[in-house]
Parts: sequence; C-alpha cells; structure tokens
Amino acid sequence: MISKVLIANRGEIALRVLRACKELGIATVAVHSTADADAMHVRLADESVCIGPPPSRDSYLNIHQIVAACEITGADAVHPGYGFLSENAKFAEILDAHGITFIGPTAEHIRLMGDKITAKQTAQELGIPVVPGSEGEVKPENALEIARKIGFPVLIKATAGGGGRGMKVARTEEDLEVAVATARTEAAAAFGNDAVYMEKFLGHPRHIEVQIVGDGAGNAIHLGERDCSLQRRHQKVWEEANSPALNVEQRMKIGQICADAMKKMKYRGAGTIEFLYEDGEFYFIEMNTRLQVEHPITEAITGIDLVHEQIRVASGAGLSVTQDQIEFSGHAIECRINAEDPRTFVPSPGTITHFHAPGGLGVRVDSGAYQGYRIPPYYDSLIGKLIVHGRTRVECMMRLRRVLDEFVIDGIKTTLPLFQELIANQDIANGDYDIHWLENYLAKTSV
Ligand code: MV4
Repeated sequence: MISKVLIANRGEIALRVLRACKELGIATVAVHSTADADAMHVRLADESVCIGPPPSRDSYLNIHQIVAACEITGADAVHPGYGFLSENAKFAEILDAHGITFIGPTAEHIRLMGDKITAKQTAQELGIPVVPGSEGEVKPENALEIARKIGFPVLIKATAGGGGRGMKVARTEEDLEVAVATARTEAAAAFGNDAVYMEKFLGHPRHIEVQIVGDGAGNAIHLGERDCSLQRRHQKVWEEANSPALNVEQRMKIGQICADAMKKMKYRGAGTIEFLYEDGEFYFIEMNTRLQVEHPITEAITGIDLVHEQIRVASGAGLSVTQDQIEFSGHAIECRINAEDPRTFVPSPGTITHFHAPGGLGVRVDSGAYQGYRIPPYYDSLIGKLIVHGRTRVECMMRLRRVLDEFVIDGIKTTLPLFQELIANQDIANGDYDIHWLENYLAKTSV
C-alpha cells in the first residue's frame, strides 16, 4: 500500500503525477526550490516542502533534502517524474534503505540500462534486435579491426553516454583514429568515463520507441510505439503514436518482443525501449527506465493511465490490464511547447501575460503554466504539452490545426509557431520524415 507520494519533480510532470495520485485517493507532497514557490503543483498538492535554492543540484537533485522531506511529511513513496533523479540508481537505493518506495524500477535495472554497453548486451540476450557492432568496449588499438568487420561507415559512442553526446562518425578507415580519440576525450569530459563502443552507422533512420510496463514478478505488457523522429539537437519536438511508418503486424511483433524481454528480466515499472528503424528493420539503441515526456500519446491511443500503472506495480498491486485487453484506437500527436524562440530555440523565460489553453474533443493540455506565471530561468524550457487525438491520422492532424489556432500564450516566445508550419508541410502530412528531417527543414527555411 502507498498512502502518501512525494513528487520529486517540478513543472508539468509534477502536476501530471499529482493528478494520478488524486484519482487513486493517495495524498501528495510537493517539493520545490525557492524559484518555484508559486508553481501550480505546489498549490495543488496536499502539502509542500521547500527543499533549497534555485540551482537543481541544490534542490531537485539534492537526495538528502528529498529524503528529509519524506521523513518530515511521512511520505511512504516517491515518484521521480522524468529527468532529475528518475534514473539515479543511488537514489533508488537510498530510498529503499529508508523504507520508502521508489516508484520505478530496481536500482539494479536502472544501473544495467544506464551503461549503454551492458544495456545493449542485455537487450541482445533477451532477444531484442540490436545494431550490429562491437562486442563491448573498443580500445584504440582494436578499433580498425572491429570497424573492418562491421563495415564503414561506423559510429563511435560513449558507454556512459546517451542523448547523442560523445558520438563520432567514421566514414572511412582514414577517419577512424581521430573519431575514436575525439569520442574518448569527449566522453571523459562529459561523463568522467572514456569507454567507447562501435556500431554500424545508420544514415537515415526513424526513432521509434516501444512503451512497456512490468510488474516485477514476470508479467509485462507493451503499449505500442511512438515515433519521435522529429527532433532538433536530440530534443524531441513532435511525437506521434502510432508511427506513420509501421503497420499493425510490425507493431505487434516488435511490441511482443519487448514485452517478452521485460518478462524475462522481471522488469518493474514503466520503461521505453528505443530503436532506430531503417529499411524495415528495428535496431535497439537504448532503454529508458522512467516515464517519458511523450507518454500521453500512448495514453491517448490505449486509454491506459501510465502513472496509475506505475503506482500499482510499485505498491505490488500488479498491472490493471493484460496484453489481450489492450486496444489501440486512433492516432495521437504531441507538440512540445517550450518557452523558446521557435527558430533558434534560444530560451525565453519571463512572465506569461495571457494564457488560454484550447479544449474540445480529443484535446489534452499538460501544463503548469497560467496567466501571470513567471517562468524561472533555471530549468528546462518545456512549459507544456499539447496532445491531440483523432480516430485517424488525418483527423488528428485536422484537429491539431484547429487547436493550434486557439492556443494563446503571450508575453514570452514559444515553439507554437513552429507547429503551425509543420502542420502545413507536405512531408509531415505524408508522415514522410526521418531523424534528420527537422534539422534539414530548419536549415533550408532559415532567414
Ligand atoms: C545512432 C545513429 C545512427 N546509427 N546509432 C543519437 C542519440 C542516441 N540515443 C543514439 N543516437 C543515434 N544513434 C547508429 N548506429 C543516429 C543517432 C542519432 C539520433 C537517434 C535518435 C534520434 C535522433 C538522432 C539524431 C542524430 C543521431
């Protein structure tokens, strides 16, 4: 049983978790930095605790302050949201040692998937298709032999990486030595770990990820996939479910592979298995052991509340559904609304002078923003998410166009105008895009 959840996060995701707790009759504790005292999740929580000054490392990343806030308020569980401490194995262990439930996977599984080499080896052992590449770490002296075996072009990646940092392409044998050396230097600087591995470089893939949830006792379900190919500098901008590139057979096949793998490892919690998809083949790249920003599009097409499921499995209540009870219905698109310039993506903090969220059938707005809200400059610039659902992709796109016209956010710059452009674009209408499409489009249309 979980009776009081401390939400170790801020912004729209803190509000999202709070809503799920309220629906389940669970008491809520908000924590916040001094910069977030006027945040919506603080207002709506049953209790709140100020845990420190604005910088994240002193507040939302401060494990001891968060544990203390649990002790003071008597919270018996913590939901970490995404980012911050959500994939911190040490945090999960410390909560465990204090008898506080971490709403997420075991520390062991977080650690396993946090290291990209062990994650890939595990995925392969569990029957998930992976990108052809080195078996484990690549040392400079073995690089050429391994690269010849894989075949050029190859990609050098940091073991401790993720989010694309420390990646280097070697197109030919001549590029290899420099690529390996730079990747190692960058990995050491960024992650304090210079270990790298090597993969076949895929030139024009889509980014497709499968949502799974496991109960930690050998049951697991998949909830289909999301296509997150539209991104800029590894920041997703627009996501859709289902992927316009897959048919039902492909969806159910890759979903089943992922669910079976999670059963075998007795995974507990929500998770996402990320693939590159090219020429009809899936290639595992990483697994995220948390709830993701774009989870609402999966909720829209399945009707399943993923935070409810997370709380259920964390408390030992098990999943609320079996695989055969899950029905995929229609199409959903999420637009990430960032307080940023829509062309340069330079952050635009400040006060929102007017705020009006759209409504109507098939529309969901997850946001902690309101008229008069002052966006602090210290954190991520995501201020909300617009999620639109329709019975078909065409209906979803038509609805999105209508909804974008209704959304009013004044006083700051937002990414809303970019979505007005995308919704009018023929490639987007056709679902014809890969992971490079958006950056190419921005370069082509820049003034
Ligand atoms: C790749 C790749 C091409 N080939 N791996 C970037 C972040 C990290 N999660 C994996 N990434 C990539 N791995 C191989 N073997 C291209 C990327 C990549 C990418 C992947 C997903 C979404 C956007 C991307 C943008 C640039 C590169």
